Amino acid sequence: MKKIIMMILFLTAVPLAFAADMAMQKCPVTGEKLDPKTAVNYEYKGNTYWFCCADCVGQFKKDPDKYITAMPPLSGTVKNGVREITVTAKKYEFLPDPIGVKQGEKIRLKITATDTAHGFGVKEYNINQDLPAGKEQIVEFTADKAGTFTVKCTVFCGLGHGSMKGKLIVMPLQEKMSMPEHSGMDHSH
Ligand SMILES: [Cu+2]
Repeated sequence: MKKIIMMILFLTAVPLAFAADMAMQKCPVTGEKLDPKTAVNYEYKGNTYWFCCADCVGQFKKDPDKYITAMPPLSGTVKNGVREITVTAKKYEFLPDPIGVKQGEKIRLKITATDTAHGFGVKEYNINQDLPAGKEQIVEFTADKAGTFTVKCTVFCGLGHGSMKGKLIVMPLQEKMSMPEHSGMDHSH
């Protein structure tokens, strides 16, 4: 029995890349700070959500949108000061949905249309990227405007084109001063 528990703990161990983001996140259900040793994760619409326990995952599944709105996820992983997010476009959705980032972050989206040609448009960020089928496109920007923005398909792709939408959520910088290193912004010259 102990062995099984140990194995479960091992399997759900937090990948290092997520640790930095997690330290700033709270369980979307209880609002508690996450303990990397006991946190569990759940994949939903291309995002990984972290919870303090399995019971909270069950709660989340009952009404994901409620919890996502209250506490948006952070998508992808931060590498060398850039949040890199792999995005998929297909009839008729974008994944992950929402694309969650923090205000001020440098963002690199690696977007692939997996079925037919689509487009990736976010008006407020002047992004309008054509996505030929099967070819990864890179979109880079700094998430300087906080808010919830609509991601729209900008290339006619079929009957559901008009409703092919997703969300980009840029979380405002917290007022608290406990933000860890801004190592991505190098003003040392
Ligand atoms: Cu479309």
